Amino acid sequence: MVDRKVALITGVTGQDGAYLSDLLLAKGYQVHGVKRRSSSFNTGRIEHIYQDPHEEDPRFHLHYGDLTDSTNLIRLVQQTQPTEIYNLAAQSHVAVSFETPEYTANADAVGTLRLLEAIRILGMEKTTRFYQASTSELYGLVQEVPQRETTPFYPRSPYGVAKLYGYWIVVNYREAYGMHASNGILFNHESPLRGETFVTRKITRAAAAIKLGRQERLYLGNLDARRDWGHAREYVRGMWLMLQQDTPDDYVLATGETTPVRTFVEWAFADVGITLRWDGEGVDEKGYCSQSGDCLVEIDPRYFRPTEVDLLIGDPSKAKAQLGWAHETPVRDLAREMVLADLEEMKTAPIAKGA
Ligand code: NDP
Ligand code: GDR
Repeated sequence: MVDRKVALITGVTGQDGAYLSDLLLAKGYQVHGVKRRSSSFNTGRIEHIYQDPHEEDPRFHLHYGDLTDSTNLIRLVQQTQPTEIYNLAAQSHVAVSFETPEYTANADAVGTLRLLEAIRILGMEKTTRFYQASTSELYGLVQEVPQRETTPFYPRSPYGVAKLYGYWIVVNYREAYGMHASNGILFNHESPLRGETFVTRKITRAAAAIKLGRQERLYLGNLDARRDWGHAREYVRGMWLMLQQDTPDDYVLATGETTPVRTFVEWAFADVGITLRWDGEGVDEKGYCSQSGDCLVEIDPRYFRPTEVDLLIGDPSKAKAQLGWAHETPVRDLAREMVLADLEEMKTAPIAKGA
């Protein structure tokens, strides 16, 4: 490895960007984050590490940028001369990708190509390592369980298809130009920093808000989907480990356990002291009520996806053997951590409408 430790992180304002910045700063890196222009503040997750550029020798730097803007990306790579690039930026919401398929392809698929091309145009193929945020959504329609690096892909959304291009262009640039470029095929990872419209956080926020009397009901879609949920803080360490290897490769990061969405709902409400009773089993799907008869969770078909990914369960044995990586937090503890954080936040925060 070279001595300089300079990271460029796209998607720095997202869940993983925030945890990865924490990790790399603790390891002594100079961290350059790319944030999008927004009409309101979008840096809430990285406020604790923000450094005023007027400070002496800041190690955390923010730059405006966008994965849909090639010239911007070339200039940022040239200016910052990163030894490692982590491409975490994406339109990352699967359901939204059905509404904005073209934009999703532009940012998630072509955006990945733009960054790789920036490295190539600047002649940095041998000096800059590249991490691509690939995803278990590549597996989509179940071909094999548990899913591992050799499992065939069958994406089920415009997001999954865009990420499929991202995955293969990384493999191609690695083989064609000898770049140190790796795909992390990460299964779902969550945390108190998780975006509010992903299902775990939507559930934990609603459980907290309902407990505090600030929301009446939670509307959800498919409760039977199963996901392999781990803790985001542990997964960003796996990203870093991939770039510390002598040779680039592709790795699954997962827990190896799968949980139905409905179980996560029951856990979250139990953690705020509400026992839910399923109402309508075998008749028509209605939802969950409390012991006192208040209907708190209702199925709303608007949250069903045109094509769904029913079952994800990953096999992380390659990452364990080659990177020494393993998840630590059990999903039950993860759910509780998220609920408790939301209860705390909900006491003071205004409730944002819309999910
Ligand atoms: P988030 O949605 O929390 O963060 C996405 C980030 O990308 C945000 O910083 C967002 O900016 C930024 N972004 C979106 N579009 C663009 C664009 N066109 N140009 C520049 N930046 C953009 O995602 P996560 O942190 O959860 O995930 C990180 C990456 O990992 C994503 O690529 C995601 O697809 C992938 N992934 C995530 C998994 C998970 O379970 N979390 C699992 C597998 C893969 P803004 O804050 O302004 O919206
Ligand atoms: P996912 O995460 O699609 O797996 O993508 P999400 O939390 O959005 O959905 C998980 C499952 O829950 C079901 N579901 C709902 N989902 C949402 N968002 N809202 C609801 O109301 C709801 N009701 C039920 C979904 O149908 C689905 O089956 C996440 C993202 O982080 C991707 O970027 C990443 O690549 C994958 O994880 C791995």
